Amino acid sequence: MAHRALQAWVDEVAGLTKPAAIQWCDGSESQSARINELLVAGGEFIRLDPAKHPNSFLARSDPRDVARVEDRTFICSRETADAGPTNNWQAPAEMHATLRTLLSGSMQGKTLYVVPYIMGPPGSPLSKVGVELTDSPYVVANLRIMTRMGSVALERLGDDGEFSKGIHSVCRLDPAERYISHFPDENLVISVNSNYGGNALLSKKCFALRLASVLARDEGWLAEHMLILCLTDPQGRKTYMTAAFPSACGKTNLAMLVPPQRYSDAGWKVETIGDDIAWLKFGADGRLYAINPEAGFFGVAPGTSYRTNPNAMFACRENTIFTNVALRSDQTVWWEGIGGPPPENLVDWRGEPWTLDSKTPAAHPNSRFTAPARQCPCISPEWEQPEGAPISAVIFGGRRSSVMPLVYQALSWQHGTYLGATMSSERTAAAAGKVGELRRDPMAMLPFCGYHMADYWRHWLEVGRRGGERMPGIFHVNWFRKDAAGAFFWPGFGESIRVLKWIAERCRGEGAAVETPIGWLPPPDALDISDLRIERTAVESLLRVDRAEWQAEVADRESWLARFGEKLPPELKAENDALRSRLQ
Ligand code: O2Y
Ligand code: MN
Repeated sequence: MAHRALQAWVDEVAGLTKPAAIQWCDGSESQSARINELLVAGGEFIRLDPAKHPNSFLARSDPRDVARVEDRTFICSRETADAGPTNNWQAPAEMHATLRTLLSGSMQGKTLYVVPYIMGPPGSPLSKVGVELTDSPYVVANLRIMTRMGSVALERLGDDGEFSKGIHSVCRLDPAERYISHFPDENLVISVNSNYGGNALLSKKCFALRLASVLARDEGWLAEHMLILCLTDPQGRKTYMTAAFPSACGKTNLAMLVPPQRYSDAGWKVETIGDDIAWLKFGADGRLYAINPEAGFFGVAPGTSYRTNPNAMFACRENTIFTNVALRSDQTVWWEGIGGPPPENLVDWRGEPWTLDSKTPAAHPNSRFTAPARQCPCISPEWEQPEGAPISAVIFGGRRSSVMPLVYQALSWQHGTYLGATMSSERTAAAAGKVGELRRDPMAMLPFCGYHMADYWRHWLEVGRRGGERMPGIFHVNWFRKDAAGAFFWPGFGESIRVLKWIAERCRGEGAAVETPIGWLPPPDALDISDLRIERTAVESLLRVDRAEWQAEVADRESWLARFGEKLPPELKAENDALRSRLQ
């Protein structure tokens, strides 16, 4: 190994965890096939029907290990104030001592896999290298889909390249001893006692968001929980947009939007660059350019169907790992919302027989498909472009049954930062907490910001000052406003292209808008809804700004911002005060 620091670190971790063997992952087809076979032989993978799902597998996690665990996720910065009020903090020395005990001998009898990977296109100046040391072949198989893994990353590292470190050990999967611990000052994550998703695939939330947000702060860029898409109009003009929504607000569906027939016939197109994470840096022309650091999708299965998201369904047809979905007797997969009636007999996500009389879902609500992005029919031909995509619009959004209009535009970057800082969503049944309760989730980064949230907002404001006139426009959308009977006003899915169209027009300095106390709104006629079966009154309701409702919203935002005390950038307090006076 030419990279002495990497070799020394591998030796040190092996000295502590005592694996029976060490295997360097090269990313090759042959090594991947061997690891998949090993997983099949060990019963951790079930091979799916090779005709219907070539090279695809079903995995089942421990039933106590089925989702990210925010209460067991720690930011171990030097001072508690560096982590801020929205993160769990523990002193680095204390956390290192706890983890050292848990890791001591934890890989005995197992193989330690060394997984070097690149986040971002291999030739891109925006990309970064990570290395995960793991005793889980399941994690290796997933990382091979989610990242550019193996020799390509070692080549980029050379003899002395910088890399982010991840140590992962399955240990005993004990939830009480589960720790997802980040050490921003060491560019290091250590994860123990989980083998699921965001807790174990350390490239994703741990590196590409929590650690990267700290690197981004220090290096003058943005690491964001955002999809990236390209909207092409009939004239062939492309508008690149990023969007940040909290979980369960349809981010993957928007990234892979299928335009309604009239739109596609006219030449409109939506192409995906990423569905979850965006890294945004300034280009030589002073604009912000975004790359998707990932190479795959870790998508929620339930609710995904050929009706709701055909692109995702095609993406996960082959070379895919399904986790915690149900198994049909023909060795294909099933989940709630896949379309059509449930089969009479299934094996559920726990491996138990499931019938139509069963009282529990056949697939776990957080069951997933890990699929290569390149297999998505609507993947943009530019998705691996080294320079990234020049972003014209940043969209924030949430699930709000009232108050928030369908779409509006921020008055400035500072006002847009305030919109992001105060954005919120109502809890769904899939999330912990009371259904319908409002949770503030700034920039959809609440569980993913690796430092003090108020310092993160300050960084956003600084980036905006640096970019000046060249910064993207900031917008807010809400697909979830309801009428008095509890029905959604907006049809959503592909029809949301009508909103993207207005956003693109605004970015070009076109598109009618009226200034309201909350920002720029489209007058009803500015939205192309002529062929949409929606009442004019519904459109007016979707775009209504109710002063009394907004005054209550401002008061609630004031208490939210007050949580950040002295650290709150004065610009954000000023924006809240200005909104309150505009509403009077
Ligand atoms: O539960 C998990 O470990 C997965 S969470 C996840 C996966 C893909 C994309 N986004 C998320 C998220 O929680 O935002
Ligand atoms: Mn996400």
